[in-house]
Amino acid sequence: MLKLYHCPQTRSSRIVWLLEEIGEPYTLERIDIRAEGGVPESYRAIHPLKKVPALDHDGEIVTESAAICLYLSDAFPAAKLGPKVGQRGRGAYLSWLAYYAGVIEPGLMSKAVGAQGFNPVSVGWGDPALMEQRLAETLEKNAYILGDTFSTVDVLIGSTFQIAARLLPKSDAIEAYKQRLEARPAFQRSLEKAAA
Ligand SMILES: N[C@@H](CCC(=O)N[C@@H](CS)C(=O)NCC(=O)O)C(=O)O
Repeated sequence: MLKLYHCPQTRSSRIVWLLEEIGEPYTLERIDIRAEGGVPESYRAIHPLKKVPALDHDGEIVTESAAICLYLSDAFPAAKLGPKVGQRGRGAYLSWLAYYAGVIEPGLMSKAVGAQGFNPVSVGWGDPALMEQRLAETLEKNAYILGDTFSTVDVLIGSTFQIAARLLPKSDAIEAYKQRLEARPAFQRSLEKAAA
């Protein structure tokens, strides 16, 4: 069984979308991160920071969006959501998943709070302007981040465009990318489910 610990209007909505792409049965367990008094301490056994998303797959707990994306694409290869071990393109796939967690998110977040004084040579996420340029150039050339094929990297990056569009570069290619992702039936199905 697949169970997603989820709170509407948070990063866990992207995993509802991913689960819809996979098409296997799953349940949602609501964690109210905005509850007065906070999330119950018992949830720390699932997520060490009491955050969402967290996934329980037959008792195997996975946290962190990028890890959940990789776990699910490996666990359900028939959904074709990322190159498998030994398959061409696996290196680029893993690199983009790690790039999302290690470069895109911290770069955007530091920009969002106006943090200054970082030396882009020594901080791991480098110069956010270069990250944005790379995203824009990739989407000028390709329909999806990995090329012609949709993958979980598009779930991570596409959902970020939805959550933090004002922080990200704008271009016709990026607008077309957002629309391409939003037109996916699984994305559309996820909207109502993630809101509940
Ligand atoms: N790096 C984590 C970030 C998860 C995260 O920050 N989730 C937020 C909601 S978007 C949360 O649960 N916040 C509640 C809290 O920190 O108490 C991931 O991508 O899974």
